[in-house]
Amino acid sequence: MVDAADALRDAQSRFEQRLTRDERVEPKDWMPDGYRRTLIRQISQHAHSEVIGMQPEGSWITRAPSLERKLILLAKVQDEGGHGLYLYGAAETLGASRDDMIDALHEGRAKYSSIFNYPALTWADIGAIGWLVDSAAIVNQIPLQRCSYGPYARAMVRICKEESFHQRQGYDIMLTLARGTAAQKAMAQDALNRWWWPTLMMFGPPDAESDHNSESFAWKIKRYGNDELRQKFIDQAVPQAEVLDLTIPDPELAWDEASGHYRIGPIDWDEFRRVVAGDGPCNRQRLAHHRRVREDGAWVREAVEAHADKTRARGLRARVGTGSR
Ligand code: FAQ
Repeated sequence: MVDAADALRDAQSRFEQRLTRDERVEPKDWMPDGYRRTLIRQISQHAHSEVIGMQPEGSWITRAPSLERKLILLAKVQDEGGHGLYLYGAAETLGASRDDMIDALHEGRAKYSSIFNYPALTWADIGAIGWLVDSAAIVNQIPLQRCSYGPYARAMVRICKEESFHQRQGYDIMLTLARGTAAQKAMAQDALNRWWWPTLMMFGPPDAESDHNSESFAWKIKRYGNDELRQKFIDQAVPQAEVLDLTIPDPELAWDEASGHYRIGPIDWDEFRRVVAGDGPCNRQRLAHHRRVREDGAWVREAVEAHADKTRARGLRARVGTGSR
């Protein structure tokens, strides 16, 4: 007879073999509690980021400079909401409930990306967000397509495709402004100045200070460290800024022949820690807005649930032959 300890050892060994063979872990497979917790933490934070990330851009929908720009921005902001939904769905496959995840966000137990605590002050910020923030999101998320957890990895495939359209729309806005009047070009430069450093912080703390790197590597959730991905982004963005004829706001930025990478000046990690701790320019506003919208939308969720209950009850009555008219 196989006792509980043997069964657990077998399950653990099957899980490890699956990771070694680079096979996906699926919702019904046994997984260690820590693996499940790490995924719920990361995926729910990712979902919150997508949804909170709708706010800075959403504030420009009514002020977009043309009908075409308005339509494109509307589509992008809707996509971000959709990404949040896929990701909440992926976290739910791990046993997390949507309400608990949202409560954790509202109570400060769950985070969302630091980047969305900065304001979008001008139309050029919409360009900078699309160009820089979406580029950073893509660089970070492409390896997540190979994350060991199936539902997260599959959600990433679709999300990355949509993010690449988002990146292009942002770069196109920057290109239009940078090739426009002197005032427009100055607006683009100002947006780059404000979004550059916060974008570099999106990748998370330096590897030496990352709490989760080692476990996440072992579990094949993360494939690369925060610093490596940050560097990849920098190496891509610098030539793109050159095409725009804009200046990266870093006097120490320099090409390093020996390493084949750009070197940058120091990142202000105190600012990162302040923003993550809740003291960025827009943290309070972002969370207050999210709470308000959730309360305003409560009647919609109640109506959807009531409708689902009615439909279920009707189906049940039909099956037992007491169908209502
Ligand atoms: N902001 O040990 P690590 C987007 C926290 S989506 C806030 O290195 P990990 C789309 C971290 O949670 C952008 N907190 O952590 C879009 C941990 O705290 P915890 C979001 C951060 O998880 C575009 C602590 O620091 N993308 O932009 C940040 O191994 C335009 C220690 O850090 C994702 O979420 C930060 N920047 O690595 C939408 C991608 N960085 O949880 C609208 C998925 C770190 O113990 C418009 N996530 N922290 O309390 C990941 O890849 C990882 O979670 C990292 C962090 C790389 C972000």
